[in-house]
Amino acid sequence: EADSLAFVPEIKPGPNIRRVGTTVEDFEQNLLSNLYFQRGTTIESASAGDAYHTLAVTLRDRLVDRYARTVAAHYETNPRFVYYLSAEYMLGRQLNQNLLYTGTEQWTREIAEARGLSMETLATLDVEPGLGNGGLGRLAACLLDSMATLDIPAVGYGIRYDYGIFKQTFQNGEQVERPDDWTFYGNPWEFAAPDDQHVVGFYGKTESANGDSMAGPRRWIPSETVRGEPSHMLVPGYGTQTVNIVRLWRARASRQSFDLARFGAGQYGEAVQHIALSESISKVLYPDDSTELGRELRLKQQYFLVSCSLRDIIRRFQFRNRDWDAFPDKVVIQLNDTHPVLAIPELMRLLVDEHQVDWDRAWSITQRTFAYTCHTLLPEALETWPVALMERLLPRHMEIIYLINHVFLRDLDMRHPGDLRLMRDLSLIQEEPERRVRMANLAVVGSHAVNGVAELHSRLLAETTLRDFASLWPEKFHNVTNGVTPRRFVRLANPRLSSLISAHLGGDGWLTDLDQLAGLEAFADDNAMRERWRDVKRLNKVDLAAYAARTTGVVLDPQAMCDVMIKRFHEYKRQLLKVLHVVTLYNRLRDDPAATVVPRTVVFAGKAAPGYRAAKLVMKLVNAVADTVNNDPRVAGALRVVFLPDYNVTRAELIVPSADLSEQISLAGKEASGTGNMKLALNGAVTIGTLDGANIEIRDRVGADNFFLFGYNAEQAMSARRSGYSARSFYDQDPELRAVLDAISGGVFSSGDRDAFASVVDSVLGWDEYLCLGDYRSYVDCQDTVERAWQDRERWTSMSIRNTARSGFFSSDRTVRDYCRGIWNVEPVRVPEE
Ligand code: BZD
Repeated sequence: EADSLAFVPEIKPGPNIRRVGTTVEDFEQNLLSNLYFQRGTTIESASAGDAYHTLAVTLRDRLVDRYARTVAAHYETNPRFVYYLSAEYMLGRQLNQNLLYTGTEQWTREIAEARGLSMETLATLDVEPGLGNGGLGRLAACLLDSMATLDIPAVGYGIRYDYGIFKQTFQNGEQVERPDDWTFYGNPWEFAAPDDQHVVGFYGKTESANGDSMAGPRRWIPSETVRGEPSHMLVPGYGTQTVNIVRLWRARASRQSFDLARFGAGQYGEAVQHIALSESISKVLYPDDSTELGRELRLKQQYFLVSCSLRDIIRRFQFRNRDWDAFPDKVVIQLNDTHPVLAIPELMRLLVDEHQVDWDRAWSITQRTFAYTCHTLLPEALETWPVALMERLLPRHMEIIYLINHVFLRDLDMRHPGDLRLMRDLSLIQEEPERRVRMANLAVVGSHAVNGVAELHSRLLAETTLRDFASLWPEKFHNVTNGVTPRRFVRLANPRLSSLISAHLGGDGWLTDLDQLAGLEAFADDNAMRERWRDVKRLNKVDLAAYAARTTGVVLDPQAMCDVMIKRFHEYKRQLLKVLHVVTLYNRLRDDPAATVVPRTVVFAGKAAPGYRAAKLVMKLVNAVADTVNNDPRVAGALRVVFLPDYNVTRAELIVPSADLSEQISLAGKEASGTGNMKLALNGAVTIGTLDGANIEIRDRVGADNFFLFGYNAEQAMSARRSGYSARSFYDQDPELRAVLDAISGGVFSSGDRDAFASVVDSVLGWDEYLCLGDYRSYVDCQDTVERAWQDRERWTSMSIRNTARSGFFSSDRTVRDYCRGIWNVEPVRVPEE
C-alpha cells in the first residue's frame, strides 16, 4: 500500500510559498484567524486550551515559512546531510523556545495579558515530550538545536512513542510509575506526513534471488509487516533562518488488520488484537534496558526505527542524486549509542538486495556513511542480542552480520595470524555462555569514526572497553566532549542571569558564541556585580521555594545554600554517598544543636528504572531521611532536604538556575561525561565532584580554586578494586561514618524498623563496585571546605561568576563544530531571509 505512493520532497521549492507578516498586527491577525479556523471558536468563547493551541500553531506557521526556505536552500545546494539516529529525544517544552526563536515573546505577552491570560498559564499547558531517559536523549536534543543554529543540514530520526518516560510519584517514599500520555490533548507542534510512510518487515525467511551466495542479492520474505508513519517537529536554529526537522516514526497496523467479521460476532477484543499487537512497537519508551520483559519488542523498536529512517534517507538522497558511490558524500549517519546499529546491516541489505550493488562496493559505502557515539563505560551496558532471536526476527540481517563478521575476521587473521584471543574478543558474535550479537562491535566495524563523549571517557574506551579495536584502527577513534545548548539552559531557564550577563557583555552575542562569557571575568571581583549576581540567585531560589512548597509542602529558605543532585538514580552516580553526607550533617546537628553550621537545602530529583531495585531503595532512603530531617525541630533552620518528583527537562530548567552547589560525585571511571554538570556550572553553581567524565574538563577550565575536588581518580579506583577493597575497614576506622551507617540500619529513618534499609547498608559494607565508603571521608571533608568557602560570601560569589565565565566551552555549538570538523566533514548552508 505505502510502496505504491509516489514520493515527493516535503515542500517543492517555488515562488508561491505563503509568507507570514512582520508586524504585531499581522501576528494578532494570524492568532485570531487560527483560533477561528483551527479551533473553530471565537475569542469570546475560547478556553485557555484554545488559546494555547492557537498560539502554538501560529508560532509553528512562522517556522514553516523558514522551513520552506530551508528546504529550498538545501535543494539548491544538494549538501551533505547529517542524519542523527537516536531511539531517544528529550526535547523539552517547545512554547517558550519558539517564542524566543521567532522573536514574538513581547508581542505575545502584550496580546495575552490584554485578555487576562498570563504567559505562565500558557507555558504550563505546553506538554514536554519525554521521549527519552536521561543524558543520552537530552544530548540528542541539544545537538539538534546547535545543528540548526549553525546552519548544518540535518534531520533527526526517532520513534514517536505513544507513552514517554513514566511520570514519577511517591507513595510511602517509594517511586510509583504512572503512564505519560503526552499527546492526550493533541500535539500542536507536529506535522503528520502519512504520504511518507514505509512498510517494515519482521520474521519470515530468505531465499536466493540469483545464485545462492549469502553475499546476495537475496530475497527476504517477511511473515509480518507494519507501517511506519512519520510525523515531524520543526527544529529552528537561534538567530538564523534555518529550520531542520526531527522525524518520528509511529507504528500502524496494515489496513486489513481490523477483523470486521469478529467484531460483527461480538468479539470486540479479538477484532482489534492484531492492530494492538502491531502498534505496540511504538507504544512505549523503554525506561532503559534493565527489564528482561519485552526484550523482543525492544529489538523490534530498534529495527523499526532503522528501517523507516534508512528508506527515508535513501528517498531523500535519490531526489537529487543517482550514483550510489556518491552516497557517503551526501549522507553521514550518526548512531546515538548502539540502539540504532541495525542500520548497518539494513543499509547493506537495501544496497545489495534491493539496489543490486555488489557486496564490496556496498560495504565501502556503508563504512564511509556511518559514525558511532558510545555513551557508556559500564561493560554490562554494552548491548548484545541473542543470535536465536535475531535469526527469527531478522533472518536476512543475521546472514549479513555473519558475512560482515566472516570478512572482518578473515582480514584480522591476515594482520594477526593465529591470534585466537583477539578473534574471540573482536568477533561480532559472542559464543559463551550463549551466542549473541555484540552491537558495539558491529558499530565499530561498520563505521568510519567512533567517539566517546568526554576526554577521559574516550581515553578509557580506547584503553579498556574497546582496547583491541583502538589498536587495530587508531585513526577511527575520536573524542567529542558533550555540550549543552545555552539557549534553553541559560537564556530560557535563567532569564534573570541572562539579562545580567547581556548587560555586562554589551549584548546577547554570547548566546551563539558562548566563549564571550569570558568577558564576565573582568567583573568577577566587582562588588556591584557580585551583589547583583547574588540577587539573581536569591530570586531564582524564591521561585524554586514557591514550587517546592506548592508541590511537596516542604518550605525552603532562599538564604540557605542550595545543594543539588539532579540526575537519573543509579548506583554508579552515588546518590547514596550524598545521603551519607546528609545523615552526617544531621548527626552533627543533633549532637550539638549549637554548632555553627551553614544553612543548607539539599535538593534531589531523578527517576530510577522501574526494575532497578537497588536504586529504588536508595530513593526511598532519600525520602525517609528528608522526612526525618524536615520534621526534627533541632535542625530546623540549618538543614532541609527535598525530593522534587518527576524530574524532566522542565524541572531541570527550574532547578538549575537556583543551584549554588552542583553534586557530581560518581565514582571516577564510571560516568561517561555528564551534561547536568555543564548546565549547573554555566548557571554559576560551583561543583563538588570527582575526577570523572567531563568534570575533569570543567575543573581544567574553571580552575582548581573554583571547584571542590575529592575522591579516588579512575586509576586509583581501579587499583583499589583490584587490590581487594575493604569497605569494612573504613567503617571500623571512621567513627563518624560508623554512626551514619548505624543510624540508617538502626531504624532512625524508618520508625525503628531495622530491616527497611538493611540491604542498602549491606551493599556498601560488602562488595561495593562503586566504593562509596572508600570516598566517604574525602567527600565529607571536602563538604566542610565547601562550608567554609560559603561563609565568605564575596569569595563564593566570585567563584560562582568564574564558573559561568569559564564554561563557554561547554556549549553544544562547540560540540557540533567538533563533529563537523572531526567526523562529519559537513559545511553550513545559509538560508536567505527572503
Ligand atoms: O549519556 C548518558 C551517560 O551516562 C552520561 O554520562 C552522558 O553525559 C550522556 C550523554 O552522552 N547515558 C545515558 O543517558 N544512557 C541512557 O539513557 C540509556 C538509555 C537506554 C539504554 C541504555 C542507556
